[in-house]
Amino acid sequence: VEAMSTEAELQKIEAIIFDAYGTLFDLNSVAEDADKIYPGKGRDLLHHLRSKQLEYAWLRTIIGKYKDFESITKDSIRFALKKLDLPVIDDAVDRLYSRFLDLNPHSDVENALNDLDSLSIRVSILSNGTQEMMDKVVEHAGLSLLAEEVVSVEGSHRFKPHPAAYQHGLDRLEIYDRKRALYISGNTWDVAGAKSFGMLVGWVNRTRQPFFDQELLEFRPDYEFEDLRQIKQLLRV
Ligand code: LAC
Repeated sequence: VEAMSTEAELQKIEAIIFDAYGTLFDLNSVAEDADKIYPGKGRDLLHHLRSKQLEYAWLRTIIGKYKDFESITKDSIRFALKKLDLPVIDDAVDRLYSRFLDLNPHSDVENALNDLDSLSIRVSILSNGTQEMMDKVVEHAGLSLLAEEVVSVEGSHRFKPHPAAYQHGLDRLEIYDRKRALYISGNTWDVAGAKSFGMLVGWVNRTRQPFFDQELLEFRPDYEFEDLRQIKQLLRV
C-alpha cells in the first residue's frame, strides 16, 4: 500500500487507536479451547462464531436494536454449536465466552506498545467489546499500563463500522480532529469503516494477504504493516 499521507499529517497525530479482537488479541486460543471440548471442531467453531458475531452486531446496528457484545458473543457461540450439530451446553457456552476475556496478545503487541510508550503519543483501544470485556482482556494480557485509554463502543449503542461508533471513541478521547488519530486494525471491514469515517488508518496484515479487498479500494488504508512494531518507524519521521 502506498503511503498516501504526508509527514506533516503524521506529525499532527495525537493518539493511536487500536482495534482489539484480531488486532491486539489473538483469537486462536478460542479455537484451541473449543477443540478440547469438541475435538476436531475448534477451527470451524471459531470461524462460524466469528462471522456470526459480526453479522449480529451489524444487523442490530442497522435495525437499531442494540444488544451488548457479551450477549452477542454468547448468541454467536450457540449459533456455531447448532450449525455444527454439537450439543449446546450452557457450561460450554460460558467457557468459550470466557476465552474472550483471557486471550493472548499477538506476539508483536507488547514490544510495539512499549516502543510507542516512549513517544509522546497517546495509545488507546476502541472495541466493539463491552467495557467489562475490554478491561478484563487488557488486564489479563498485562497491557493496562501500555494502553492508556480503553474505550468500548457500548455508549453509542452502535457497533463499528458505523461512523457513530468511531465518533464515540473520538469523543471519549477528546480528539476533535479526525485526522489527528491514527487508527490501526487487522480487520479489513474495520479499516474500511475507519477510513471512510476520516481517520488516518493503518492495516496490520500479519498473514500477508496479497492485497486489500479490491472492491473496497476507495477505503484503502494509508499504511500497511506486517507487524505492529513498524508503527514506530513510521512515526519517527
Ligand atoms: C473489536 C472487534 C470486533 O472491535 O474487532 O475489537
